[in-house]
Amino acid sequence: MNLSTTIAGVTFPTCFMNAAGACCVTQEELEALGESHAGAIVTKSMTPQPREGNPGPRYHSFPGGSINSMGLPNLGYPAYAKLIPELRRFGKPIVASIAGLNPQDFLEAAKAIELAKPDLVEVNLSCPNLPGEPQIAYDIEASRRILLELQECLTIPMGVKLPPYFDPVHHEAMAGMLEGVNVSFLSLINSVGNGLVIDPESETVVIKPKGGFGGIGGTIIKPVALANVRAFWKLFQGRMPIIGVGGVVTGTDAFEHLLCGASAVQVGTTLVEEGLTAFERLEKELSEVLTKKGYASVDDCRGRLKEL
Ligand code: RRO
Repeated sequence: MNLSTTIAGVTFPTCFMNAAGACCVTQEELEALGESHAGAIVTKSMTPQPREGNPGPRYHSFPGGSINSMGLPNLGYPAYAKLIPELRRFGKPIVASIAGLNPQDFLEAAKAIELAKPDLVEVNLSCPNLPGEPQIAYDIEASRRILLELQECLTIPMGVKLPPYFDPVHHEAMAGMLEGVNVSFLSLINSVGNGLVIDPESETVVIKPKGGFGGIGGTIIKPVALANVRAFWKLFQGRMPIIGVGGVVTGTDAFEHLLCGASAVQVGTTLVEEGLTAFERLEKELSEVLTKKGYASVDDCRGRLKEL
């Protein structure tokens, strides 16, 4: 089965890759992704300075998903800029995720990472876990300003990682803004921000930062992820490549993202819980689903969701 896919002119050997944040902070983790069946190596979102992140416990899984408030732990962009050329030896696309606490951080990271020549840059406008910092992509004008500045200093295709939106008015507002900037793909969605998971037995929250509030991932966010993939696919009439993220546990989950219009999928909670062998399993399961359904490739089924 042909599971390869092309996004912004970059061909991925398979449509599965890690979600930024999942198993991709350290050199060892990035190399392990290189050696795995992942179709790409996506870095942790990087900032100018190395960051320890929030105090722990800061990740917790539960039946149906996970909650995290990692707080952007990363090695800092100089370390990733040095690592990226070394990761080339794995022969798969490299996606550099950039983030920041202010617009200047994004620009600085973009300029430095451009020189390391990743294949794509994913601009994370949706981290929900920085105490006191709003998710940028819930502010259309702030997002526009950052993307307009970034497009001036990047020659590598740039995509945007968005948070979930829950109303068509917000999908339309974001899509309308994106029409006016040079964005080559969308990654949809980041974790559902500021959820709360509690332990009724001990009567406590399960993670420490922000009083227990954190980003929700995994199976329980799949309907929200699919809705966002579908909404943006339709708003761009299938012309904007989308990487679907959220609730990919099985090959069928990936198939659902493809039907909604995704060209590839990222795996977060499942990767953290199951480890790197998840990629091989997902490949096998998606191949079986596509074969059973009579599709010849990822391209063949993309966006083909039927409406009633
Ligand atoms: O590091 C995090 O806490 C984090 C980030 Br940057 C993000 O974009 N999404 C998420 O769920 N956690």
